[in-house]
Amino acid sequence: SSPDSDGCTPELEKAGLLNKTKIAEGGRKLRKNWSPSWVVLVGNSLVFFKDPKSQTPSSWKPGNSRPESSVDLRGAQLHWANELSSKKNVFKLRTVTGNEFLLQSETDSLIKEWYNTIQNVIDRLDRE
Ligand code: I3S
Repeated sequence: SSPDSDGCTPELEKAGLLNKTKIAEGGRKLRKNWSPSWVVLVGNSLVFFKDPKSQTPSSWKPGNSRPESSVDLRGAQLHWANELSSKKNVFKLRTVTGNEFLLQSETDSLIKEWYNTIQNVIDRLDRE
C-alpha cells in the first residue's frame, strides 16, 4: 500500500517552477515583481517556495523547506490573462480574500497542465 493509504496526508498533485508575481492583496493593487517560484499543488492549496534550489517533489514536505506563502483554492477563480502582461502564457489566480497572482511559463504545454490541474481542484472544491 502507499505511504498515505490512510488518506491523512493531502495528496501532492503537482510541483514545478513557474514565474510568479502577486498583483493584489485583499483587493488592493500591488506593483508587479516577477520572480521564479517553486509551486506545489497539494490538497486544497497552492504553496509557493522562494528557494529555486529545492526543486524536487519532496521539497514541499514540512521541515524540508519553508514556504513563502500559501493560497487556499476554495472559491478561487482562474482566468487566462495574457492582456495583463507582455509575457506569454499568463494566467491569473484570484482567491476569495482578494489576493491575485499571475503565473507564467515559457512552455505552452506546462502552463496548460498547471491551468487544468488547478481548475480541476477548484471545481472539486466547488462541488463539496
Ligand atoms: O503591467 P506593468 O506595470 O507594465 O508590469 C511591468 C512592470 O512591473 C515592470 O517593472 P517596473 O515596475 O520596474 O516597471 C516589470 O519589470 C515587468 O516585468 C512588468 O511587465 P510584464 O509585462 O513583464 O508583466
